[in-house]
Amino acid sequence: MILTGEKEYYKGVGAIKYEGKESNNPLAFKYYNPEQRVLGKPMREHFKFAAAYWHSFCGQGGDPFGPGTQQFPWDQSSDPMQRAYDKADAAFEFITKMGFDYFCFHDIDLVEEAASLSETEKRLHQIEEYITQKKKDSGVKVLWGTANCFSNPVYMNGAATNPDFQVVARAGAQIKMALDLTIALGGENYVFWGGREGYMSLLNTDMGRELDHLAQMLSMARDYGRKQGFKGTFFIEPKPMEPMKHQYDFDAATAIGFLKNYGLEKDFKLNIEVNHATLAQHSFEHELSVAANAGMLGSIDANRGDYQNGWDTDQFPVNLYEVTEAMLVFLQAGGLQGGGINFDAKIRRNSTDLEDIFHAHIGGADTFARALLTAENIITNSPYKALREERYASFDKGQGKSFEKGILSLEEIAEIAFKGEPPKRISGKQERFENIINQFL
Ligand code: XUL
Ligand code: CO
Repeated sequence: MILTGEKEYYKGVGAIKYEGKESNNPLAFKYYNPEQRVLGKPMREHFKFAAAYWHSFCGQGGDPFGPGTQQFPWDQSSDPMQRAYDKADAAFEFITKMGFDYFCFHDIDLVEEAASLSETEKRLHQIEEYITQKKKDSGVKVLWGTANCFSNPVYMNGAATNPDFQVVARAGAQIKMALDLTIALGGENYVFWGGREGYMSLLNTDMGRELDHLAQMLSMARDYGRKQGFKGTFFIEPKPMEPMKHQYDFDAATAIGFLKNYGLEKDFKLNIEVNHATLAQHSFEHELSVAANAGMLGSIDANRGDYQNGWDTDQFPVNLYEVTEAMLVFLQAGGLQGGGINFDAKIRRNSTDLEDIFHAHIGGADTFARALLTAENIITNSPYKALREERYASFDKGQGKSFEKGILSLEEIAEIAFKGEPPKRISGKQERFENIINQFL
């Protein structure tokens, strides 16, 4: 048996509990009450909240203009394995204190990459053993794992879509190791986010060939995972740009088209990220709807962008009105298929206290919880559903129903139009719909 660390990193912060909205305790949930049922299911199960290893335990607040500002006590050892163990101790302490059931990770979040692939593999095995023990002791689970095939400069021209086969093979090795690790840690899902899978210029890019290569890599990973007994879902996480000018998994619609084009739609679903949706000029609820309509709403990376900035700021969610719109889609879609809500979000560069990530996650969980409760209330107690259905009532009977069934030809509907009364002017009632959200918040 491995002895895991005894040290407490987040001193002065105990277990975060639900205290209700009257509580003035900044380190308590006001709305997220894990066991409270919403439409028959506890919040804990609706959300499956996860902490993102990279933002909370690795990223130290660096940006393109300056280095990190946050100093982590688990980063002090000169030995990379010891740093990894200490970081795991901090991560599990945090996740357990939050009362979350899950975390998500990239391979090299858990332990730093070594100079060679085989040395990295050794390190991954060691940290796998350590984290297996910590999982056993705490009951914390892995929502999904992934391979970071974007930070290492070897991927500057892409990973699976690199024009050089040697780099593609290296990406394959890394994905294989990350899959092995995810499976060994009981990961429920596996994610592909293609940060460098795209182009900076079409002039030097054979897009068709690169897309074929990407699909080839995904098929190989799927086949390997299934052969190893992985029963979970593979997710694609769409993002339109950053770091590339254009990324191939641009948005939900593009990713669904790609998956169907290459016959991958049975094993893959989508992981929708809020700030990626807005970067693609969509709303979060738009992306959720597109995925849900295709039966592919798998998981969510929760965060928010900034209205003044055009990049991926990965802030924690706070906007109740917007998250309520998303939760309406979420509940009506019947929730997520296999995934959960991963806080792919980071505290600001000048948030330098260790307790700040507690405030951030409490705020995020409370925002989702309050929005979920509001959406439930709207669905059960407001005219919202009936008003929406009413707009389409002409398809519930007669000729409209025949149209939906596909038993009318174009000539026939043209005849209906020629013979019938001219269409009435029917209000879309947008403002009334908008007011319902405000009323129930
Ligand atoms: C980047 C992003 C990633 C993925 C996992 O914008 O969201 O962290 O979630 O690689
Ligand atoms: Co993400």
